[in-house]
Amino acid sequence: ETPAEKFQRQHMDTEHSTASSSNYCNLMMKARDMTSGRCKPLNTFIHEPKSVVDAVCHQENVTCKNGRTNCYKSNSRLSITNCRQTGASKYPNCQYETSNLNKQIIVACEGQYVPVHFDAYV
Ligand code: 139
Repeated sequence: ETPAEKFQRQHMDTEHSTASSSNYCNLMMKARDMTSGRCKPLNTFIHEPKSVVDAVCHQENVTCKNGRTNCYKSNSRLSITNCRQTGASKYPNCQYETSNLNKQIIVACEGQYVPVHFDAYV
């Protein structure tokens, strides 16, 4: 799995325009293999075509949380779902709170200028 493929697995859900139920994150975090070994504490899914998300790598250049300069902010708000592990969640029964949002996203891009890391939403 390349870094770009890993981003697709962990962050892209083009099939749905929004999270359909409060169980979305519980199901999707498991289906996309983010609950084996540990529960990934925080993960955002993007409900937009791949072309729209790839294009963010050519939008506003911003500094990443880690100080690197390869982050890009989307010009427009995108449909996203944020998954946050609940306080009661205990591995291997990873439990998540599902939040549908329309926010600008910030992603890190590398290689052929494709997204490899989800930095934040604003
Ligand atoms: P991660 O392992 O952080 O990155 P996720 O994004 O899925 O995986 N890379 C960079 N990493 C950080 N900053 C940069 N400027 C980078 N440029 C390249 C995947 C790959 O990207 C590379 C890394 O070297 C690595 O190989 O913050 C921790 C996790 O939480 C997620 C995102 C991140 O995991 N998160 C955080 C969300 O999904 N949503 C949020 O709102 C906040």
